[in-house]
Amino acid sequence: MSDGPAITTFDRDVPAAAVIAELESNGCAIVAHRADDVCMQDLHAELQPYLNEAPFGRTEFAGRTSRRRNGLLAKSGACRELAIDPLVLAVCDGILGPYCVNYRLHVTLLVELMPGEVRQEIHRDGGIYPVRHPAPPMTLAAFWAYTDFTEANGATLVAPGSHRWPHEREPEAHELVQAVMPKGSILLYTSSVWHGSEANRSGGVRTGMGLHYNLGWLRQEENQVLSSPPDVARHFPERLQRLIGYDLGGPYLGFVEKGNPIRLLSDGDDGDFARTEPALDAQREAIEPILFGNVDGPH
Ligand SMILES: O=C(O)CCC(=O)C(=O)O
Repeated sequence: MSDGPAITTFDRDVPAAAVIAELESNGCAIVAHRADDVCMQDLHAELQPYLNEAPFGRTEFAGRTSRRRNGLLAKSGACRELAIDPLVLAVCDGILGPYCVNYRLHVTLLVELMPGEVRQEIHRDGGIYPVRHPAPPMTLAAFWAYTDFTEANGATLVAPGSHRWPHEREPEAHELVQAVMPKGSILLYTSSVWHGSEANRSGGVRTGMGLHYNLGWLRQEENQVLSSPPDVARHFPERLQRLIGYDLGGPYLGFVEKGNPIRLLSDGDDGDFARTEPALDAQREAIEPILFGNVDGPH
């Protein structure tokens, strides 16, 4: 048996604690067959028409023969259900929960790789924030296999364990492993983990759906409340409304004049003008202050 880097695959009913432990030690994990066939059929029926009319990418990073869509919550009820998948949220509780009062839905994206697409630049999702790695988890990616992910069709490349690597260390070829998994599975990884899509050398398409989460005191990658404005978000489950930003992110974080933004989604609510709540204050107090790596500044 090889003792090289590997991604552990769990089955759909794995306890969240096992996935959390794996993410802490290896930075990544797969949960196989998490979404059932009916859910995946609904997802395809709702989202594929949007993907079909998307333009090809215009940058090396987005892929010249890849198509992408964002703003998925407003487009698909099945996607809304997967965004609040109880196992994924329990994993967020364990991975992001220690570092924030509330985590947020960070970005929703479909990435469809056409035959012939080349390997994407290998990157760390945490690179969008000016923070030295290794850093505490700032994001948790839940990358759902919208189609099967195979070695040939471009299954995501991941460097297991790279969440602990120094800032400057980049993966060598033998440190990258493909996330081969059947449709409906989830690849989970944290913000310091090096990854990227592999080339699509097959004759078919490979599509992944990212529903990623971030610490509630960081800016979300996708502007969720403009993507799902009040008239749209009003019809979402309350957990999802709060997760995308219709909630305080902690004491004083993200209020509207009349108080908690969740009030914007109820009719005739005059608001309490509160900027925090005792429970949020207590949660905030319980968080161990986070040390950013570069305490002496950049020079
Ligand atoms: O498509 C993939 O396998 C990964 C995509 C990705 O990491 C990205 O676009 O940021």
